[in-house]
Amino acid sequence: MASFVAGIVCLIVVLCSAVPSLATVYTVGDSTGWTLSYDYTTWTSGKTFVPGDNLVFNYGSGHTVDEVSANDYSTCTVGNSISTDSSGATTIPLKTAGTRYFICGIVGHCGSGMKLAVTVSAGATTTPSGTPSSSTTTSPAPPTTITPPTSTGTSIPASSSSATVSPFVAVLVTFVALFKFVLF
Ligand SMILES: [Cu+2]
Repeated sequence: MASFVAGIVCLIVVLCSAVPSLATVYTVGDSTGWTLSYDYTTWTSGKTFVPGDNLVFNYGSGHTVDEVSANDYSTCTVGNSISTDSSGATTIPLKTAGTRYFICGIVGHCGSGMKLAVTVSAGATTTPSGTPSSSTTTSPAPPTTITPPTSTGTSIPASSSSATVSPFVAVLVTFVALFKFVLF
């Protein structure tokens, strides 16, 4: 019974970690912002963009944020932009999967590095939240299987303190788990 409860607790942890986290707001160029002589290809590397995320461009006067076609992006062609903004703080919601292309609309700036291509992934991949060590090996199991987790490496802190947990709490956890199963 104890191992069953432990399995349930583990499953709850997995389910909770599988719940989509809040949308991520990416500040383009981080503290550098949207400016000349910055490698935005490097900035995007290692980042996974998913629908619901937002891009925030921060820049001074003399720059714009133009969304352009892939062709205009590669050739740094200004004047055909899909949308343009020069407010100094432009938020771009990434709503759907696909690649979005942005350049600065001031002539010459795109060629000096102010160009950004962002690929939004379709899959609901788990966005790494700060600590990459916690969720490196966990591939979410189907929610209905109650088989004990095979990866014994991911120890759950609750198991160490389970000896002191009263049976009432264990029963309560089990009921919560069953309730979640009904909901899902
Ligand atoms: Cu510019």
